[in-house]
Amino acid sequence: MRIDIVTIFPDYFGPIDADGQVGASGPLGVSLIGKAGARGDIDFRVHDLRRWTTDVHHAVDDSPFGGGPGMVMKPDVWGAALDDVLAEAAAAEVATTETAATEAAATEAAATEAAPVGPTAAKTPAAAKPPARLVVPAPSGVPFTQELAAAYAAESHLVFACGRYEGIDSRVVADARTRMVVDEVSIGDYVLAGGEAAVAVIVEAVCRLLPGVLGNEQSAADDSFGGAGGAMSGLLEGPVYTRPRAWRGLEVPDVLLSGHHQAIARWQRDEALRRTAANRPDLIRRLAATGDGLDKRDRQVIAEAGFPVDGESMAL
Ligand code: JAH
Repeated sequence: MRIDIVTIFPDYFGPIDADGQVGASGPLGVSLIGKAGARGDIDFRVHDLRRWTTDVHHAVDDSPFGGGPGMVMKPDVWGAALDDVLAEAAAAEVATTETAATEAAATEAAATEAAPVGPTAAKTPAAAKPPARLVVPAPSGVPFTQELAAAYAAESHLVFACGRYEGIDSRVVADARTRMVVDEVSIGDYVLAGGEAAVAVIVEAVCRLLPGVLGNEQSAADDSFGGAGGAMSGLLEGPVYTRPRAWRGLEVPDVLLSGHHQAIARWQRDEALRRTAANRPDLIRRLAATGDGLDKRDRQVIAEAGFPVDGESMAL
């Protein structure tokens, strides 16, 4: 997967070299995502938006039409930046595809007779690549969810546009939508100083779903929101414990030490339901409203958690 990030603060993402590649620190350089980047499984490119300014002051913002506080990011700078980043990524893709085709042709030729050399070796034209998906973090965007993270993990190329100030001139997204899928996304109901922190969040949620990135492939499916739509789908994770069995007078629940796998699974689901009812009543209502997969015991646990349940439907 290729991930391009355009920002006026490239340093936010770690040390960036002349090609926009990230170093071994910062949110893209450490942990499992950092290793995936170092292996080349994810190609991170971070671009300084000011590279596309044309005036002496390298201005990326201007005052808003209609008045009001703050500044708005200029459409001409963003338009040029997105055009060039998409073109650079497409050129890099053609180069790698042709290298792969040349190597494949050489391998095949070597298997039969003498390997041809030069341009004749690359016969296969570069396959038409699906266009990149553009992601623009904004407080006014659609909610970023585990479902959207999974959709992004299935893409081959994501481009993130980090706004600052009061945001980006709306025509940038309108124009980009004429040639690619564009998502304005919100990671929660609060206002940041810019899109960079949201991009770090989204990139982490997406990259941990990529094959080979997490290590333990089970963990991604089992955690809160149950990405794979498994037994815990739509519920928050319950509590977890490790050694020692007793710590500061607090015991690990006996059932977890019982070896009764069915009883353990039921207890864990009960705890997940209780925690979800306490912290996220909206998720309980969604489960109840969507016909659900809630069994009789689930309904009992939810009722005990203070939700009025009347057999078929649940009161709001
Ligand atoms: C703030 C550009 N949903 C969180 C979020 C995402 C982006 C921004 N704020 C909050 C933001 C200023 C400029 C983007």
